Amino acid sequence: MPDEPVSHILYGAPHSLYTGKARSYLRNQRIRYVERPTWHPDFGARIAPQIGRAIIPVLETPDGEIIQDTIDIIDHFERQGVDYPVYPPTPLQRVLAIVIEYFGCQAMRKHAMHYRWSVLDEQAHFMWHAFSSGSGPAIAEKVMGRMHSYLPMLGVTENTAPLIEHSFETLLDTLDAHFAVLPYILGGRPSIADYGMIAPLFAHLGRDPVPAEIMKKRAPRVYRWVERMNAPGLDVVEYPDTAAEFVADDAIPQSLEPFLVYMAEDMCPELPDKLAFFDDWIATQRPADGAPVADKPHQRQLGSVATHYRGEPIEVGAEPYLLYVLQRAVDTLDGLDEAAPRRVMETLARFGLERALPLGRDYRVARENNIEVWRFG
Ligand SMILES: N[C@@H](CCC(=O)N[C@@H](CS)C(=O)NCC(=O)O)C(=O)O
Repeated sequence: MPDEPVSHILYGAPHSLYTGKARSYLRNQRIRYVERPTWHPDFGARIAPQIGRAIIPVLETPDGEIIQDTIDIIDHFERQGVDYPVYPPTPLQRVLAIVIEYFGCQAMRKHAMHYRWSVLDEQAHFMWHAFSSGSGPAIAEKVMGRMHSYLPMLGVTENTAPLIEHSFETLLDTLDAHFAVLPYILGGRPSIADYGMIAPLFAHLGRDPVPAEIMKKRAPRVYRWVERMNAPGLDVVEYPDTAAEFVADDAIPQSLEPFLVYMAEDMCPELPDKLAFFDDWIATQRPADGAPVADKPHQRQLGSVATHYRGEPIEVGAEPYLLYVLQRAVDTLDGLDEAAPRRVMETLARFGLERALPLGRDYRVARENNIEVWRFG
C-alpha cells in the first residue's frame, strides 16, 4: 500500500522495546502514521546520517522534522495538543509517573533482555523471524549478537536470572491486582507511566513466546492492558464507569501501592549507586558545557558501577540517558512553591522511592541534534 503523504513516518521494528513505546502513543492518540523498517532505503540514505547513530525509533513528521528518542517524540505531540495528554497536571502524580516511566523503559530492560536472550533455545525461531524481517536477513545475526552481548552490563547473569524471574512474577501479580480496579496506571487514561511500562511489556515480555505465555497464564489483566495500550484511543470496555481522567486530588491509587513498593526494591540500590557514579564522573572528568556525554554517539555507558540486585552483587553500565529521563521529575519539583515538594517527597518515601530522584545536582543531560550532551547550572 503506498504511504499517504500526510502521515508521520515511524522508523522502527515490531520487536523493538522503544519503538513499542512510541507506537503505542501514536495509536492511543489516534495520530496518523506509517511504520517503516530500518532496511527501508530512506533510513540509510536520509535518516541515519542525520541521527548520527543506528538507533530506533525515529519519527519523521509530515513537514520533514526528524526526531529520535521516545521522550522527544511524545513531547513533540504533547506540545501540539493531543486527545489524552500524558503528563499529569498535579505534582505527585507527575513525579511518580516519570519515576514509573524510568522503571519501565530503563530498569526493566533486565527482565526484557533476560527473557529474550537467556531462554533463546525455546524461542529461536520466533527471534530469528523478528530480527530477519526487522533488520534484514543479511545483518540479523550480527544485530542479534550485539543485543545478546548487552546482558551482563544490564546485570543479567546466571546468579541474577532466578531473581529476575521472581521479580517478573511479582510485577505481574501486583499489576494484575491493580488492573482489576483501573484500566491504566494512574486512572482512566494512560500517563507517561503507562508508556514507560509498555516498552518492555509489549515488545519483549508481552510478545516473545516464553514471557508472553507466563503473562497470559498468570496475569490476564496485564495482558489485556498490553492490548489496550496498542489500541486506537482508549480500549476500556471492562471499565464502563471509569472516566478518562487521572484519579482525583493528586492521589495515588491504593491498588497501585504494592507495585510501588516492589518497584523501589527492584531498582534500589542500583539507581542511587548509578547517580553517585555520575557525581564522581563529573567531578573528575569536568566535561565542558554542551559536550556530548560520550566520545562516540553510539556509546551508551560511561563506565561500570558495582552494586546489588536483590542482594546479589552486579556490575552494571552507567548510562547518562537515565538523567534525561529522571530530571523531568526534579524539574517538576523545582517548579513548585513552599511545602509542595516536601509533600511529594514524603509520599515517595512511604514506598522507598525518595532515592530515585537526582535531586540537587548542578549538571544535567540535554539533547541536541538527537545526541545527549552535558549541561551545567
Ligand atoms: N533513548 C532512546 C533509546 C532507543 C534505543 O535504545 N533503541 C534501541 C532499540 S529498542 C536501539 O536502537 N538499539 C540499537 C543498539 O543498541 O544497537 C529512546 O527512548 O528512543
